[in-house]
Amino acid sequence: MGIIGKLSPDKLNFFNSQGYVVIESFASNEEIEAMRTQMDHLLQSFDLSSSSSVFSTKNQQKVTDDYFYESAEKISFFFEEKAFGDDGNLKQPKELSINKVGHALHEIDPVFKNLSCSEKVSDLLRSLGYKRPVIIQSMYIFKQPGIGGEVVPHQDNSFLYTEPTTCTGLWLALEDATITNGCLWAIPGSHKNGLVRRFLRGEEGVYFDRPSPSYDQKDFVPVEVKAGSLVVIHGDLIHQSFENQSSKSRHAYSLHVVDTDGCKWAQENWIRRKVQPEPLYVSSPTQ
Ligand SMILES: O=C(O)CCC(=O)C(=O)O
Repeated sequence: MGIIGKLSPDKLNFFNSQGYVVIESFASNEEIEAMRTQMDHLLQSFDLSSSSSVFSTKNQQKVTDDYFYESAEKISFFFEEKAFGDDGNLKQPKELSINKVGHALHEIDPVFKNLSCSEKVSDLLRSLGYKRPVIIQSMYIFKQPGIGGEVVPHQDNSFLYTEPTTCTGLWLALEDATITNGCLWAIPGSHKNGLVRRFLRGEEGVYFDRPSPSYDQKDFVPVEVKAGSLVVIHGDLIHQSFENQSSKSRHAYSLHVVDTDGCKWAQENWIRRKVQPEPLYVSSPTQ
């Protein structure tokens, strides 16, 4: 198991210089199948009348509501912006209308917890230097065929800020992710330029503390991966994904991890936990 999760010196060098690295075959076919089947069950039992919350990275300030805030400690369902017709009804079945499910699958659902709290995830985090890592959010992202929305260029540290910054994204492909169905794109090395802006939660809701810089699309490279591959993403890496205009979905399960040793969770983050999350492990001083 340790061999799967622990980053080799080559992989670590790649991560440090590029800001991301791909670990192929991180999850087995059985693990992928288990998570996909479990998500089918969760979708079947999702009551359409319980939410019509939309997730959009283009209109994030507008769509953030109490349902979103409370999702930090729940399994909550967010629709695609383009899921609804002019009459307000879904244009396709609910299973094909959801943008993502979040943000505490890793804590609440036994199947997702199994992978999230596995030895290989802990081994990986140890090799990245984490001392007392906490998974602060999880998301099942669908990138639905035809309507899967774009994710605009961003850095994960903007949303999950600690002082000093410690966020890493672990993005697991549950289906092959290609240029056609909306794979990740990243600006290699952009993590070295520091954090550009923060996403803050204030009295009036959420907002960015400054506008986004404009990025040259020529600087992005596609990160096409096979199902089962894990993309490890530095918290300062500029990354994005485009709309999925193809007929194939692009499911992924993503975890965001922060350290709780020697750093402080920012009170202005959108996540304000009522119950503090448990660390995955605590390193002994000799580790
Ligand atoms: O799945 C995607 O398309 C984007 C995910 C992402 O950017 C993130 O989790 O930070």
